[in-house]
Amino acid sequence: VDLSVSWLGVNMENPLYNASGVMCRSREELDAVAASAAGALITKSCTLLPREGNPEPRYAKAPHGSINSMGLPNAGYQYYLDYAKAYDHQGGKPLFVSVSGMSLEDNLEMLAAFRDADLPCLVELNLSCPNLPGKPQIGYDFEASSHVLSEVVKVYHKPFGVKLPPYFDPVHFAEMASVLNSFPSLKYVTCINSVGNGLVIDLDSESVVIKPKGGLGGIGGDYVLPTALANVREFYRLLDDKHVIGCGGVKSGREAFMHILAGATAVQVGTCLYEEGAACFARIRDELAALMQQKGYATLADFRGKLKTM
Ligand code: RRO
Repeated sequence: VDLSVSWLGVNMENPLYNASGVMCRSREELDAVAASAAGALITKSCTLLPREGNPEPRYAKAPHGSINSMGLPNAGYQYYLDYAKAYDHQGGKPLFVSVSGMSLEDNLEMLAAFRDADLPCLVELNLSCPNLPGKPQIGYDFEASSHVLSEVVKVYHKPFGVKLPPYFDPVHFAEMASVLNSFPSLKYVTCINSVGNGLVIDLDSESVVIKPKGGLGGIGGDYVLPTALANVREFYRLLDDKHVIGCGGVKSGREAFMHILAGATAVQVGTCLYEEGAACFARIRDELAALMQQKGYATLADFRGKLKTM
């Protein structure tokens, strides 16, 4: 079977890559994803200046996934810009860059720098970090999202994408889709970021499991799969001529298949990558290939978006 996918000029050998935030803060981590069986790689969301992030512990494994309140620790955009400038775009797998400024002005300054560098990598603008104390997720404010995007497209003219928070109401899917559809150069959305501000409790110690925000953090893993699939499906249906990248609850070929069936062009792996390491990509890739073979599908396009309804 053929697992390859080509979209927006990006050619991937298989549809799998890391969710931004996991195994992508340092050159060494990015190189490890690049050396794995992943079909692409994306950098940690960056800010104008380097950030330490929230106090530790700030990530914990949970019974059915993970919780994190990292607080945007990153080496500063210049570090990832330098990585992208030195990257072998010809010989290597596709490189994506995630941008998550602390303000609109910061986002515009970083995007102008990536624009001027004129590199063959796609930006994923993060509108959905749930872990900055006192800062709401932009994606939950439709007017603010519209304003940010209208300013972004004034300085950044290349195709780009956004990382969205999960939505839970059909009215919200429709409202956000209508905002996104008014920006033609917005060519893809990644659904979903972690389900924000959940609380994992350890019964034995009667305690929270992470330090920031009284224990609240973004939830990933099995907990979020149905929410992720709903978001992929609804944005796939509602967006005009845009790709949807699936993220949430992928730990085997089965969930990767489900995301693609719901409409995903490619699929990111977060919690499972954090827990298993970069070897997960070869395993999930091989499981997806075996599942397609068993079902009689030769390419991803044979079943992408073809979810049956009743
Ligand atoms: O760094 C984080 O705390 C973080 C970010 Br920016 C994000 O977008 N999603 C997440 O779960 N954690």
